[in-house]
Formats: sequence, structure tokens, C-alpha cells
Amino acid sequence: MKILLVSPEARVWNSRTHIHNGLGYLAGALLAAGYATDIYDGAVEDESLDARLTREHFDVVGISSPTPLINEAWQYARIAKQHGAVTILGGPHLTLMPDESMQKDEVDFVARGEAEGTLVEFVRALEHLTPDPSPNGRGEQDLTPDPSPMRRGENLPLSHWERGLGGEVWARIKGLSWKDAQAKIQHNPDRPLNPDLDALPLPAYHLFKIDRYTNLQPLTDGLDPHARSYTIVTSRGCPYKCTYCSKPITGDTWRARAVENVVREWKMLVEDLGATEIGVTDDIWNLNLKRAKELCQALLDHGLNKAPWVTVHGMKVNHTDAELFTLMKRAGCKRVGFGVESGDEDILKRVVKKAQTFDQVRAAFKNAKAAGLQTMGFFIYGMPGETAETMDKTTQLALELDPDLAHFMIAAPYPGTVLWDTVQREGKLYAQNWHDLAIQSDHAHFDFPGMDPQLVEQKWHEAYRRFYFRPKRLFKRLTSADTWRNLPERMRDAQRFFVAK
Ligand code: B12
Ligand code: SF4
Repeated sequence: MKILLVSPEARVWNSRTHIHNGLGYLAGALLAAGYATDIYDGAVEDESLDARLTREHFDVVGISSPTPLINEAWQYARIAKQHGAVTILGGPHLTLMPDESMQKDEVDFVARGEAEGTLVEFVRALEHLTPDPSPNGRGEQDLTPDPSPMRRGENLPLSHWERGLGGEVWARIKGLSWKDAQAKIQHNPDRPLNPDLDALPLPAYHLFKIDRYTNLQPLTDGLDPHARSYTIVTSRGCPYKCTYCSKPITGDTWRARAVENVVREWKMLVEDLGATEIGVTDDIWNLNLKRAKELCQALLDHGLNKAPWVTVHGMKVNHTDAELFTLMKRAGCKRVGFGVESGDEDILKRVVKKAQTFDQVRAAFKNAKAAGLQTMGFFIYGMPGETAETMDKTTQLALELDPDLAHFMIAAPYPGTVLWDTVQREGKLYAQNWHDLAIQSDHAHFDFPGMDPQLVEQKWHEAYRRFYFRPKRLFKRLTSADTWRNLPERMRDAQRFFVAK
């Protein structure tokens, strides 16, 4: 049984490419269970999926998809079906909206939620249903095709795996959605969140063509543009309830890996895979301040502080102190990111529900800078009810905090979030297609009573101009090696952000 795990090309937002953690984990689980597995990441391959599947047969093609890439995922599923593979889709969008995909002929199965266990159980079941190449061609059981029922729209009998022995095999696998013999969609009960992340096999990162990925973050200096960049997830889940955030996979319960288990993976990245840059991509890696410090200390103790690392997604400012940043710096951390989101108190508390104060934001930036870390801030424009005044306050706060990198984003409502529900209820979503929901878009995603979407776009452009077009900033950029090394990309960024609105 050969499995190809696939990620569609992420053409919708920018030119950067990062390895796909989830596929690494799934491949690790399949390999540990004894299945030949490979990864095809559309973002970096030089042959099409069609060419790949022509060159090599895979029994199962598993495709991952966040919301903006679902059309590409379906397209890939069609190609996989043309090559006779069984298709299974998984990832955030499939977890939120399984029916939409299950209704497509090219999608055989959907795995919802964390899927290491689901996928291994699924492949095992499929293996037992697929006739082995024994002399009578039937395998151990008598699986002689029954001429009925028939495949929808085609004059072909359902194959053994499609019938799943009347569905009893599929019905046992938690988190799986499947079609019964009458083509009715069945959703098995959810698979509970995995409480023991230490028990998971380490991600099979060796399957990624690492030389083809970019470094982790744009517009910054100091990191190697040709870095061997890996990502690591030290915990899953987050108990906070920010209204724009969707956590369909990792959920509200914070589950941390043991420090030793994280160190084992970190060692693999640095010593076996030659990582020259590591990104921590947890939802909230510093929820437990004591554990965060222990992890830094362990990296120091094991001499793992030589590979620079960054917190790709924002740390939560209210779980930090000066000692943490000092330890992070000593442990090799290069840059920290913080979710600041808004400079307006009412928007922050009532609309974003970020559960942090401006004093905590200021203290986190101050302490991180004092420890010698580069800083990065995330800011959102166009949350429901925003006005010129609230957005100006956000830009003002960005200027005051003066991080090395400011990431201004236009609010994007994702299904499963409070923001999505609010916009559906009281506003009007512009997106015609899931594609339109890319976060790094320069267009407002919705109309909301009392809020002018054109003003949101204007304030977003203005924020970039005011932040990056200051003499101090311009001087820094012009004297930075990164600007000259990646000139075409930087020119494109400049054009996109600074074109007058
Ligand atoms: C790290 C990260 C990134 C990184 C790396 C992305 C990556 N694909 O690994 C970067 C910065 C590149 C990134 C980019 C984007 N991200 Co992001 N990202 C995350 C983050 C913080 C962690 C992802 C992670 O590593 N999870 C841990 C692993 C183990 O879980 P996983 O990848 O989801 O995989 C598991 C399951 O989903 C499932 N599964 C996944 N794929 C498949 C495939 C098959 C066949 C099966 C059976 C199962 C399955 O099994 C896996 C193992 O348990 C999540 C938040 C979160 N906690 O989910 C957001 C998150 C996934 N990202 C999100 C978004 C929107 C994006 C972008 C679209 C942003 C944009 N610019 O528009 C892009 C999409 C890039 C892409 N190709 O996936 C949203 C998705 C929401 C949604 N409805 O789709 C999330 C949930 C953030 C949020 N809170 O809104 N992201
Ligand atoms: S944005 Fe961060 S802190 Fe807020 S709920 Fe999501 S993961 Fe948690």
C-alpha cells in the first residue's frame, strides 16, 4: 500500500514556501506503521501531480487543505482519481465543512481533525479490503465483486473499498467521513483530541525537499535566505477565544509535549537534518511560562542554541517576563512575534476579545528588545465596527512599539470563528470563492454596518506607508543586505504595499 500526501500550491498569498507540519506528522505516523509514504508539495515540485502519478503509482492520495486552497485540493483529487488512486482529504477546511467536499465525486473520504490515528486506521482497513495479488487474485477473503450497487453516474460496480464491506469497516474509524453504498454521506463521531502528543512518531521531515523552501519570514535581516528552515510544534491547542481565530484542528485544550520529547525533535532537526533556521509554530507555545523557560534551558543544556529560531506565530504577551526573553536569546532565539491586533481598547477587548492589556503589550516588546531579540508585531485592520479613529490608533501603536517587522493584515473571517458568524449575521461577506479568503490580501473581505470597506483598505495601505516609509526605516532597509540580495521580491512587496490608495 503506497501513499502520497499532497499539499496544493499556495499561490494565493505570497511567494514564500514553508514545509507542511501536518503532512510531516501524517507521514511519520504512516512510516512508523510500515507504509511506503511520500510527500508532494505543489509549492516546490518541478513536475505536475499528473506527471508524478504517471511516473509512479500510489494506492492512496491524501490531500491537505486550508480554506483558501480547497479548489486546488479538489483539482488534485480529480487528477488522483484519473490515476486510479483512492482519495482522502483532510486539514482545517475539511474539518469545518466536510459535506461540501464529500459531495464531490473525486473525493472518496474526508478525515476530520487531528488525523495521525485516523489515517493509519484508514490505510490499514483499506489494505485489508484490497484484494492481494495472490494466485486467485482474491486475497484471503472472498471479495468477488457484487454487480450491484453501482457507482454513481457510471456503469461500474462499486469496488471493495468503496463498499467497505457494507460500511462496517469505515464506521469504526473515528473522525472519518465516507459514502455508503447508496452514496449517502456518513460522518463518524469525532476523534477526540490526542491527549498524549509525546506518543506520536516524530514528523517525517526528511521527506521534504528542504533546499527548495524559502526562509521563514520576509522583510527581515540576519536570517539566511537559503536557510534549511524547519518548523516545530511543541504544543497544540489554545484556551483563548480571539474572535478571528479558527482552531478547527488543535482545539481549545492546550496539550504540551514533554520538554525532553521536544528536545529529541530539535536534535533531529539540527543534527540529522542540518536545520539552519527553526520556526516554532504552536498556537501559544508560552502558555505555561515555567515550561517555556525549561525548554529554553534544555536547549542550552543540549548545545542546541546554535541554530537560530523564531516564533512564527505570535507569542501571547501576558505569559511573558524579562527572564523568559533573556533565556530565549541565550537559547538561540532570534526573533519573537506578538499578536497586538488593535490599538483601540474597545476593539481589542470587545471585538477581538484578545484578553491582554496595552501595558502587557508594551512590557513584552520592551523586555524582548532589552534581551536583544528582534521583534515582530501582528496588527489587524477592519474588524467589525472599526472607524478611521480606531485604525489610526492601531497604526500609532505600531509606530510606538516600533518592531523590526510589522505585519498589517485585513480582517479575514474564516468559517468556525465568531468573526465569521458576526459577519454572516450582521454584515456582508464579499468572498465569492474560498480563494478570496487569503489572509494576506489587500482587499477588505466584508461590509459591515457603520464601517467603510474602502476606508479599511486605505488605512491598511497607509499603515504600511507610515510604518515602513519613515526615514529611520528607509535607511535601515537600504543598508540591509537582505534588500539587495532579494531585490526583485522586495520591489514587488514595495509595489503592493505602497501603491497609493
Ligand atoms: C504553522 C501554520 C502555518 C505555517 C505553515 C503551514 C503548514 N501548512 O504547515 C504558514 C505560515 C506557512 C501558514 C500559512 C497559512 N495558514 Co496557517 N497555520 C499554522 C498553524 C499555526 C499551525 C499549523 C500546524 O502546524 N498544526 C499542527 C499540525 C500537526 O496540524 P495540521 O497541519 O492541521 O495537520 C493535521 C490535521 O489538519 C490533519 N490533516 C492535515 N492535512 C491533512 C491531509 C490528509 C490527507 C489527512 C487525512 C489529514 C490532514 O492531520 C494533521 C495531523 O494531525 C495553524 C493553526 C493551527 N493550530 O491549526 C494555522 C492555520 C492552519 N493557518 C491558517 C491559514 C488561514 C493559513 C493560510 C491560508 C494563511 C494565508 N496566508 O492566507 C496559509 C495556508 C498555507 C498552507 N499551504 O497550508 C488557518 C486555517 C483556517 C482555515 N479555515 O483553513 C489556521 C487554522 C490559523 C487560524 N487560526 O486561522 N500557516
Ligand atoms: S489568536 Fe492566538 S491566543 Fe487567540 S485564540 Fe488563537 S491561538 Fe489563542
